[in-house]
Amino acid sequence: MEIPKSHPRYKSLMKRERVVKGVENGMVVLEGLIAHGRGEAFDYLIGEKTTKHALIAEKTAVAHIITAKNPVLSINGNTAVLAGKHIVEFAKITGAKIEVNLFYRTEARVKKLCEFIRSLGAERVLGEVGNAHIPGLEHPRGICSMEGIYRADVVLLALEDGDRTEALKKMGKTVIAIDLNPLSRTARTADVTIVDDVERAYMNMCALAMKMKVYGTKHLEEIKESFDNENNLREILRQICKRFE
Ligand code: PTJ
Repeated sequence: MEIPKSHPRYKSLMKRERVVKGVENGMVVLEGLIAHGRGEAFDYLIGEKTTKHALIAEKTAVAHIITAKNPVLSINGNTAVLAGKHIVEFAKITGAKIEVNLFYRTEARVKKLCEFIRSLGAERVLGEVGNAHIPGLEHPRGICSMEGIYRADVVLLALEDGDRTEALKKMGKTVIAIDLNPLSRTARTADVTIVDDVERAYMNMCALAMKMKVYGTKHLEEIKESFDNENNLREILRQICKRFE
């Protein structure tokens, strides 16, 4: 069905269409529809736009990625179809690696998603060769690339469950999470939580990275140090409560 541009919820409905198409072509799992619905509900509560505190987290995330030695952007089915184009652009600006890591892992899906991300212009996408394992994660999601997530110092992930976030933290990595649910275990465990839609977050981070890549190390370190994730999440919850009033 054609959705008219004049529809008040056009953007949100188009996003839905992309996830549905992702299911149809095998990139997104059926469970991804449920995850998306949950995200939509939280997005509604924050006003379907980037909030001031999400932008602060996005700026902090960019500072971490730019100053990292081996930053990796971890992507799954939903993330790829919603933000693939911007992820490729962000990787080009910052030099971060891209790795496909799936909760509902099948080799066929990993391959399909790697091909999709390459078709968007990425020179290299890791994940097809699972030659390392995240300690303590029994799930197939623990399979990762030695060169990518396993050796990364900073990992940016989106639409996650809390287990991998915790396991990556235990490995001593800095974890940045994009999650519209400020109460999720992922949101509470990550070092930097971006409570924003994954597409908007990556679009904002591309613009920020273009500006920030010329910043000096001292300035970038100051941005990182001045950020308090717990406080930022509290402010976001306060904003949501205000909307109820
Ligand atoms: O592609 P796979 O196999 O790796 O599977 C991916 C899904 C998303 C199915 C899997 O990771 C999953 O089941 O995720 P959860 O546990 O449902 O968590 C998804 C989280 O992402 C929830 O907290 C949602 O609120 C949040 N979320 C959903 N849509 C968005 C979002 N966050 C940011 N942007 C969104 N568009």
